[in-house]
Amino acid sequence: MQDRKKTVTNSWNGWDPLKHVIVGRADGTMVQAPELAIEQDWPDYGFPRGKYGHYPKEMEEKANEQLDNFAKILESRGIRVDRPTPIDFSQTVKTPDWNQESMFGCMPPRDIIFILGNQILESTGSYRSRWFEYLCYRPLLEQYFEEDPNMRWEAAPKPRLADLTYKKNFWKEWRTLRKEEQMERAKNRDWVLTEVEPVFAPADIARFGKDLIVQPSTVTNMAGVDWLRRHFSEHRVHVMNFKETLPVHIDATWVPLRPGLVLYNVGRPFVPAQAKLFEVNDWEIVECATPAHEVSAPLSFCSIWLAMNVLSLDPKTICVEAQETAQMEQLNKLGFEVIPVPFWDVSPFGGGLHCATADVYREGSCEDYLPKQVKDF
Ligand code: ABU
Repeated sequence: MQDRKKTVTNSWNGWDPLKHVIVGRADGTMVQAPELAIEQDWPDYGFPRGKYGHYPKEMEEKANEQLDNFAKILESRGIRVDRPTPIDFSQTVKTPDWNQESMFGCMPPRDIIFILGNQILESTGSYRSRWFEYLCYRPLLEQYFEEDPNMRWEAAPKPRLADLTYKKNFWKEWRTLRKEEQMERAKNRDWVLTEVEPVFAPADIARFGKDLIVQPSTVTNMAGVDWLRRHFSEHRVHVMNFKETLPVHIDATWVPLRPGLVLYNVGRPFVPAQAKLFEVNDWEIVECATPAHEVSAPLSFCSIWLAMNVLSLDPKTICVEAQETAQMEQLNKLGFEVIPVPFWDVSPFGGGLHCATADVYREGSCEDYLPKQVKDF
């Protein structure tokens, strides 16, 4: 294991050799109380719209078993693994603007923590239930700050998430729309968030060294993209949209695998003009394999496309969910050593192998992998 006194914060992309990572925990996760950003509705599993509470204990235990096993696999490969500190997610939280009757959990660090180079950026996202989730990572960030004199500890402006951050009655209206109408709305990025303040989810950002690809989504607004562009002014921030009604996070949609190779989600086609940047730089854009599951796991707000929510350990080695045999086979053929990791039981807690991690240290530096730029993109 890496010497704890020698924490190095350095991570520029999704594929350089991984040396230190945070892996989330499922402890105490809640089906969160309804809020303007999101309403869960799982009548078949005891949580019809409006009802909230802890995920069933046996689900939590199974998820934690798989998370612990994943942590062990990474450690057996010489990677340092740190874990967040869960807090009581059943408590009501409030700010001067609102009350939220429950929090959520701390399984997916990728939703809260964005790491670029030596910078660790805390973000809030758009859910009131997740407004205080950063506290679960504070013990680690304090430790990294003490151990690594070069670590830059940053936080994006905390969004107020007052009522004006959301479109009134969005979800109620959305449910009445036909699929084509929903698609039309999505094309216009007409989702639940307004533009009164910057809001973004780190998991909507794909890192390619000098270039960052950001997906505006139901949890990332254009003001958020603008904030990222100004904050990471040494980088080139590009916006990509995909054909999807309710996008949440880019990491099961447009996934960098190694320099020159990106995996795309065949169920969420990209806009051809937006892929030009990759084409002119001779990147191969490969279509993902068919996922193993036809429907998401019970109480999961993620999609079956978690099949492509992989974690690269280096440009030749990649962790894939163990049931995703077609995805494993495809990556094998593309020249990767594939490490199967059982993780399906974690998916209800907020995602797959990529979501469940935040890579603190990957060997390597900031490179320009897309030197030929495309005008106005
Ligand atoms: N955070 C990844 C979730 C994306 C998806 O469900 O497709």
